[in-house]
Amino acid sequence: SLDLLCVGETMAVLTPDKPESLSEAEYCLLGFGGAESNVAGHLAEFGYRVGWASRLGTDPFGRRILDGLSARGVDVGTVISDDIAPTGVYFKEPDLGRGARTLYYRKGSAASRMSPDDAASWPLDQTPWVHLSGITPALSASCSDLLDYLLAQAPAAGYQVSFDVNYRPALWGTDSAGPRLLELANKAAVVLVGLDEAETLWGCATTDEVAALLPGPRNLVVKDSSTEAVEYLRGPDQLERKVQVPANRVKVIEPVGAGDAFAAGYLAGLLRADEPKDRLALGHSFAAWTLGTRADFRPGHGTAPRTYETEQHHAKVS
Ligand code: KDG
Repeated sequence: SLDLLCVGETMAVLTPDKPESLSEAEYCLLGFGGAESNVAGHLAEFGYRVGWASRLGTDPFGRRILDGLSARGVDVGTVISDDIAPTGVYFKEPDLGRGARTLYYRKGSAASRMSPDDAASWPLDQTPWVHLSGITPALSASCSDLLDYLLAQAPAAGYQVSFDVNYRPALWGTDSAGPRLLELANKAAVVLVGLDEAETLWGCATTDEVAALLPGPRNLVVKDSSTEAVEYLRGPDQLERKVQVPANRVKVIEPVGAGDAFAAGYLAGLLRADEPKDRLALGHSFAAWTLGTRADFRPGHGTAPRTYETEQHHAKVS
């Protein structure tokens, strides 16, 4: 059995080896990344039993992702090899003053062919948690159906859903993403969202406005980028408690993957029933490591247990 199952697309990633534009770079580093499997990798390294469910092409990129995630300790036993469509690919355009950009080559990818039928082979009734993100519903109609299916099955199968909103503007506009992501997030038990995302999607200016739009989740975490993370806890008595923990001060080398690391740290704490301020602090410390590197996660890592520096946080509880 697993502690948690993460579901989503993972792609090969190409990044220029120097801070140069893709229009000029001569050499690129080849790796792989995907929001949900990044979360899976962090949690597996932390010691949880984590699975990742998806589809990959029967190509060298698919092989690389399977081997790479296995090496990080992630169970990939249910991943479907799709011999019709290829593994998706994306490129990272470095931040040269106009912001970093991701360029996707993922339309029609193997993972975009996931559907509710795929879930029949997943160990959903032996998994207490399923982690999803708002990237998946943007990939295809069948992927969007899969998210509805996984949210609808949760009570009967006995798992809880955590959902990272993860709005990706390159995949869909706010007209379609705004209402759809709000609908999905309101059905999940745990939701993570950036205040910047909530502003783009729903016009929210404060974390309290986000909380008012999202009464559904029992645990709602709103991340105010570099400043703080706020968790809204709703009890059976409908009373809301709010816990705020400031972010660590770090020098940001590259932000891609920091949200996934935060989600993993937060979930690592939640799964072992840490106090809210402690799980938010663990989220910040996982994120701080990722912010200081170009990689979405630590490469060449598999056997040695990883240590996370924790700082003293003074949580504001109201
Ligand atoms: O969170 C990091 C992800 O954005 C990256 O790994 C690629 O999954 C990805 C996506 O769809 O944007």
